Amino acid sequence: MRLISGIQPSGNITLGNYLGAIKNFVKLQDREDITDFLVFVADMHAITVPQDKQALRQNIKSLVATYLACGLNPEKVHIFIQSEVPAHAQLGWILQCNGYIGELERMTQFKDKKEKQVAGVSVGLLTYPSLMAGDILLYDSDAVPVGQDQKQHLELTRTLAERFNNKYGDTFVVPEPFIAEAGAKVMSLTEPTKKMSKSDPNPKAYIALLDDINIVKKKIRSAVTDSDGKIAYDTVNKPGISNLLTILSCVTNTSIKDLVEKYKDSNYQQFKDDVANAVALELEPIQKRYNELINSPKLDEVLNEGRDYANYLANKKIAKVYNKVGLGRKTK
Ligand code: AQP
Repeated sequence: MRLISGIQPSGNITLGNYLGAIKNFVKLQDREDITDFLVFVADMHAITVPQDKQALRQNIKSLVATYLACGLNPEKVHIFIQSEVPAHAQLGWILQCNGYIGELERMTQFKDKKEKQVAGVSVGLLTYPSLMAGDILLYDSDAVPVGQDQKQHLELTRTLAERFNNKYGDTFVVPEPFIAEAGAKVMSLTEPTKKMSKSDPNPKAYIALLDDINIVKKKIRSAVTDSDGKIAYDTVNKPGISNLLTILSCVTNTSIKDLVEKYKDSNYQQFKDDVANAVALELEPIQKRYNELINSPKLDEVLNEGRDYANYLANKKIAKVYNKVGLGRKTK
């Protein structure tokens, strides 16, 4: 089974990205039924909203070091930068020509992000899911490990693959989403009905994996909760406490049910202290490894291997797609 997934270098990688995606990748890389695993830095997706050039370059490099620091093993996973494999853009365009504006306009993420754009909404923000479909279909991926927020885009990928296969003959594997139950959706610390996002303008809303440990603890201790005083899992009436339970459950590998039982007589302050300490324990070794890696030649070594492998697979596929569509001259 082949898997692919990516993260945008659109800011500081958050605890949401880690628990919803990266931690899951690290577990999956050891599964025997996974024969091929590709993880990329989605830099072309990042420019669907304005990015500062220097910050983007830094975020790309930082994301690669983060992948490795969190435990991705380059012996088991091919890590590459999306823009270094031109076939992503090529297939993304072909899929745009086979998608409908209406189906793209219905995407929740587009609707949310469009509201936040003060300097105009780019066409890329609308067509982002076609590029994402290209990222996946290019590699005949059987499954895509993502957080809950990406499920809708994955469904569109399946629609586009099926539409293309019906029109041009069997070409793409129709992929399955692969959503880890725990950590599938980590919410904002300041508005717990909204998901935690790295592009949130309020840094108190998210925990960045590289935040100073004292700041991490402080953010958790001041997370918005409620005045009911009871530790219970109820995402509708107690979204703040439920979010902290999710986080604690993921970092301690303990079920929410067991945590609710453990904290039934605790107050919010004791509970928050424990969440803060548990998250700190998880992040400290990651930060240590990150600092060792960020300026090491290892990053380029890993990226060169990943780029070459991804181009090898992607170029074979795009040639096949061009032939099916009738683009250019026929190749063998
Ligand atoms: N809050 C979250 N909880 C669980 N999983 C999450 N993911 C993102 N936020 C959460 C998962 O992280 C992966 C990478 O996401 P992305 O960077 O490609 O795009 P995104 O989903 O739009 O992530 P952000 O942090 O919200 O970025 P911005 O602010 O730039 O839009 C995906 O697997 C996603 O599910």
